[in-house]
Amino acid sequence: MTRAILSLGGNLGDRYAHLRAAVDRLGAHVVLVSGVYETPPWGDAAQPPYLNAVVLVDDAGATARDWLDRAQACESAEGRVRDPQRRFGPRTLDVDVIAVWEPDGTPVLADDPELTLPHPRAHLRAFVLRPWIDIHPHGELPGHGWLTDLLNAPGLADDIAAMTPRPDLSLESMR
Ligand code: A4P
Ligand code: MG
Repeated sequence: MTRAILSLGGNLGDRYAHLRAAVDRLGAHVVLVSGVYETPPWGDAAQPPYLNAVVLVDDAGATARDWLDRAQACESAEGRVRDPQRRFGPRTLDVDVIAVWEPDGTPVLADDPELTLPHPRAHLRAFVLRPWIDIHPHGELPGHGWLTDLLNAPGLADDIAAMTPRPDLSLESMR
């Protein structure tokens, strides 16, 4: 069995519907869902605000690669179109594999460009760390330390302040 934290984000179309569809598609593998947050775009400011959330998933038979395949299947199902000219550009749904753990709690580490684990930018992103701490107050990002410490880093303060919790857009009721 592996467990994984997947991040969900989108800023095109019916953003809430795309997040709900991802949780629905992941189905019984979803163990915990964070709150939903409205977040300013990161990395490319000329685009609409995002909705972001994270989920904890587990599956007795899944490899780390299976989580990437499932993440990409969720994106495809929501009509995700990749613009190679625009790295951090707008999208209906982005599902990233943030971290994966073996059944004994050992983190899976990988430097393959197809699947880098943990996700190479997760430690810099309030829109990943803030939802994640909702479901794992004592969580740790492998190789980077406690979520509480990462969220207290000076560089993230402005990003956290700019996030808006959206309790009106809960994903919890779907499970
Ligand atoms: N890849 C390697 N490792 C991973 C991993 N751990 N998880 C590869 C997912 N994919 C991984 O991804 C590009 C390649 O990364 C894939 O071939 C995959 O095999 P992609 O999904 O095609 O492209 P992308 O999503 O544009 O790239 P990336 O790097 O995931 O983008 P980011 O870094 O996630 O940026 N602002 C806010 N507020 N909220 C957001 O959610 N998202 C982005 C996307 C930009 N700004 C944002 C948000
Ligand atoms: Mg992605």
